[in-house]
Amino acid sequence: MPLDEVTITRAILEEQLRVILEHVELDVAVVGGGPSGLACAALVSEKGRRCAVIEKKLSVGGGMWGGGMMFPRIVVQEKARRLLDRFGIGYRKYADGYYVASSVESVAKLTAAACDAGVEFFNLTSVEDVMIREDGRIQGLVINWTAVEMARLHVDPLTIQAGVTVDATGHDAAVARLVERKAGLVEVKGERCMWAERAEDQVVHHTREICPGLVVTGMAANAVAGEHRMGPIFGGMLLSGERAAQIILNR
Ligand code: 48H
Repeated sequence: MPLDEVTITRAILEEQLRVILEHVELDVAVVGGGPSGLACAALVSEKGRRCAVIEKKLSVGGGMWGGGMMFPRIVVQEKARRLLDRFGIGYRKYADGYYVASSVESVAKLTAAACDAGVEFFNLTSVEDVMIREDGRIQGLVINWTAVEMARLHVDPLTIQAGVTVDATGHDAAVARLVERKAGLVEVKGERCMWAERAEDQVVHHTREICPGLVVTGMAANAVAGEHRMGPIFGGMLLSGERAAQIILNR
């Protein structure tokens, strides 16, 4: 059968419009497709929650791609090794309690797990605002094409309703900062200097619902709490994503 461009164009437009319409109301909106967001999305979606990842860049994976200073390897500690196994990520033991994995494989396997669990991805889409009602609950997100933001065009956004929003935007803590600036409901203390051991321990502790309807995970959790950074060790990101999923599933 001959291929025709009109059919190819119609296929893309109709299919993506169908997907968007199916996801304007979500159980869980994960903002940011780094390791913590991908892990959280995979685990909540696997339990039947309608979940989408909204990622401002072209590709998901966040800071994981770059490994340590662009050497595409990540370190994971003993405590989080079971999550490497859980997501089928290969690794080698480097020393007692230290495992090394490929950052490319890690992003690929986390993304595949999320896809298999039914997560939908909206890439090249930035969260630029939130919706908050009288009860102080975050009801959803205001989104726009990243290209609109980059070109500084005056184009009004659209919205997504969500039962729970997850701020997985990494160092930026972008959603928490919006809620701080626009509603004063949370305080973002800002991240502190590098201290791997403490930061890795604390990132799970700081993963929580910071105001009704908004859970923070990953580096954003440490940024909100005024906690340290950890460098290219990623066990805490996976454990934090898992913790965020548990918090959501227990609500
Ligand atoms: C849509 C957005 C928006 C927005 C940002 O940075 P990430 O990889 O986040 P985590 O927390 O899962 O992982 C952190 C880790 O990668 C890291 O940086 C570590 C361990 N650093 C330690 C250290 O010492 O430096 O991913 C966040 C994602 C990115 O892909 C952003 O593009 C995206 O969120 N994002 N998406 N709307 N407003 N803001």
